[in-house]
Amino acid sequence: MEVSGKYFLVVGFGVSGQAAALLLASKGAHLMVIDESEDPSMKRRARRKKYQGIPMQFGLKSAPSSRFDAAILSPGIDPRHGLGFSVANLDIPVFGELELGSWFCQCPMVAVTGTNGKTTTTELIEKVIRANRKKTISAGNIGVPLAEAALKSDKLDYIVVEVSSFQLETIDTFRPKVSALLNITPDHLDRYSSMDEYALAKAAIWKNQCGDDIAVVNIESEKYLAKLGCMSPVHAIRYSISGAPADLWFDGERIRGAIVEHAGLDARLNRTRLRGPHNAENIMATLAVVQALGLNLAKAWKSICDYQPLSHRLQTVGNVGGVEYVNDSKATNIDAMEKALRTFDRPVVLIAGGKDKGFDFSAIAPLIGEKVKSCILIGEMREPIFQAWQEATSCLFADSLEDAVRMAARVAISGDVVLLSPGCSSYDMFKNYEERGDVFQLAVQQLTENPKPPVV
Ligand code: UMA
Repeated sequence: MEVSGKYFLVVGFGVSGQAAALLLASKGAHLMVIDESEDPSMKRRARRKKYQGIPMQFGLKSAPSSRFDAAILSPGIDPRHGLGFSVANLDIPVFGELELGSWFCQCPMVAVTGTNGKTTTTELIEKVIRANRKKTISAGNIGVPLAEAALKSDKLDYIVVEVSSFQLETIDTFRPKVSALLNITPDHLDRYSSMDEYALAKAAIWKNQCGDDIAVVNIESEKYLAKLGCMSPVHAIRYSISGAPADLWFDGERIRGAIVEHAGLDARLNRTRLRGPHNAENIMATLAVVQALGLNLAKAWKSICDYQPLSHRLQTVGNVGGVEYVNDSKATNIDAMEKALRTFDRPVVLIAGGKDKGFDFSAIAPLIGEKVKSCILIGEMREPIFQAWQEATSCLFADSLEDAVRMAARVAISGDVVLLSPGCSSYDMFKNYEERGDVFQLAVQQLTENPKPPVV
């Protein structure tokens, strides 16, 4: 869409809205920014020089009455409710910030979606492209909005975009050269009315792929979407964690399949710093993208082996009195929690709970019974989780994460793992999952001074 001279309504003034506003202004569009919040720090941000001359209205519960040519929606704003609903009901096209960014992207995009593993896979893909001496950056849900990254795209060979279901809801022409659709397991059920609705939002990554574009796909996700009548429109490279016939599969120890065998790679998971079968999935998706882009596999594998896992994902943050403390704060849904639990073959003291996302925790109770000797529950979801797990293991309540760590330290004995893998988002008690992970790490550091502290 030609934006110069057009009048845009930018909805939301978080990082996406800020990037969208600056991009539109730089391309000669007229615009107004609105946001439901009246947060003083946001208002201070709005006064920065770079936003001068851009009209903004805060504290709005519905769309303004002025006439606009189109609206640009931030991903966190649900078009089914509140301000988002009011904007969706204006008689104008509504695009997401991702869609806007894609209009100005001058290099091919590799897009990664899925419930868990998106960020790790996006980073791995960025690394393997760089290892092949091509210029790239990662953008999207990983943190840098595509509307910002697109401005640098004329100097790049590829942009690797992490894409959420929220962002995919509002695309129109967004077309990645290579898409990677990872696992689809329950998440964001506070926004979607069913798992099928959520899965179909993810499948929109294929919407505009055509010609010689390529779809990298987890075979389980492909089967699920096929049942919903949805198939990739382009050549697919398939990978499988369960050993099902696919271009790449994992035998429990190494990644197999024609792609790695032709290159003579000994792709054993334990040669990397990534642990757990779910990371084998992330690596398979990455190797499939390497194949799709025609890059050198041996160089890619070396960079995968050198890759240092991100913080807050099964990250060991301390060893106190023979107990390993593991920060998996990024586990914001049940599937991620399950993957974390399956990584350990030692007794686990689990710290779980947080903000409600519409999950039913009873389905995971058998695994909790098998792996968890005791769990400490925190946050808004502690009571519903207790109801679901009370027969499976012993459950204790903590009022803060610091208390939860102290309680876990009293319960754990040498050889156990204390695992923070909340299975919920963090917004009831923290700014984000990073802050939750940092608080956990700090509390663990304090244990080194006093390994069996009293709980206050
Ligand atoms: N707002 C409203 N009304 C609402 C909701 C929000 O006015 O109903 C306003 C808020 O007051 C705030 C702004 O909208 O000022 C926030 O917009 P946003 O929620 O879209 O957040 P951004 O700061 O723009 O960040 C978004 C993504 N956030 C979400 O999708 C919730 C970031 O992903 C992403 O990194 C960033 O764009 C850049 O692309 C975060 C995330 O949690 C990490 N993603 C979810 C996930 O990974 O599970 C999908």
